[in-house]
Amino acid sequence: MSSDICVVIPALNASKTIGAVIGGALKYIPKVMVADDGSTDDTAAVASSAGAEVISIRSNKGKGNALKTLFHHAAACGYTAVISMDADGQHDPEEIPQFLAEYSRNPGCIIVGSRMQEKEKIPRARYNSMHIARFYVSLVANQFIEDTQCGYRLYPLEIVSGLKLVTGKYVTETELLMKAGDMGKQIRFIKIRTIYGEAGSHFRPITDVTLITSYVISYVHIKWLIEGVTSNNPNTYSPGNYLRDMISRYKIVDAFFQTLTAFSALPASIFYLIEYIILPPLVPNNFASVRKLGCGFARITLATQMLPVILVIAIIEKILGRFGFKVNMLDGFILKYYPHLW
Ligand SMILES: Nc1nc2c(ncn2[C@@H]2O[C@H](COP(=O)(O)OP(=O)(O)OP(=O)(O)O)[C@@H](O)[C@H]2O)c(=O)[nH]1
Ligand SMILES: [Mg+2]
Repeated sequence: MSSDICVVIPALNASKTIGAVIGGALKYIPKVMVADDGSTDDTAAVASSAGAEVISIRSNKGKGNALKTLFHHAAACGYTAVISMDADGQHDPEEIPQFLAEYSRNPGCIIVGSRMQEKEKIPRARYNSMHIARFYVSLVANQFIEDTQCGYRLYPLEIVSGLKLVTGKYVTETELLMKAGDMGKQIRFIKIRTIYGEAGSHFRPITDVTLITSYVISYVHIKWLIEGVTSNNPNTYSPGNYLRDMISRYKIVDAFFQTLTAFSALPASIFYLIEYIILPPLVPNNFASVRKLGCGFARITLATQMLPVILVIAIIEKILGRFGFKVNMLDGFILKYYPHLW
């Protein structure tokens, strides 16, 4: 049993499933902490009687805030790493030893569970959005992360406490990977089971995907703004005076910036392509993170130009579906334009 690692579980109305998750985790890790976020069922009581320490957040503030609270508490209690798991039974505690084994082989790395190899078990629209997300999140993180949206992870707390996390809800886990990778930290992944069971989801496909997407786009903007005019600078994030975090200080400014960057993503990606082509005599090895990939910037610009096309194809598929024509143009299109470049 590992005594410097604890399990952390953000939970909202998960009384039916959380007991088994905690029981399973306690087989491998002696300490489990749960952040109950204003659940209206007896999640807190079930978690407590299953053997977890429960932190009660009175009114609901979202998964990201619960995770940040848990990271903080675990660090204050002297733990050096945490394994985060969902409360709804989608993460099998029997896989904890795999995280521990990977961590002992690679101490100091974040380890992320990946469900991407069991495509057929993931709802199609979710899989496609995960595939596109990983293309951009991996670009920002300067390394390939197979599943950027999985909450089953092992985090060394030294990395987490070195980041300034400014987002909330479901965006925080994506922000964390982008910033850690963009700071030069290594992120590894292990294959885990893909479980989509009976337990319902709090994830709102349109709202939460939009929130994640607009934060990622706004982050990419700043990263490339910096990389475009600096040499040999693949790691643009540093906590403290980071430009993107300064914008996040004011909610209204941040919302405006995210909207602006989302709507200007297509021309901006062409602007960055031009910078990539013409600036090297003045700024050698600008866009160092992209140059290292060896795929050229045009590939990335093309991917960005294709984002609205995806929306159009999805709408066409939906309309055809209504008339009884089952077509699937989207999967192949996404595979083609958002490839594994690493
Ligand atoms: N503390 C807290 N936990 C939350 C909140 N929203 C979700 N969670 C927990 O976060 C985990 C993942 O939430 P889900 O809604 O299942 O999201 P998901 O697993 O990404 O999405 P699905 O694949 O559709 O299930 C679960 O353990 C939830 O109980 C919240 O507002 N506060
Ligand atoms: Mg879930």
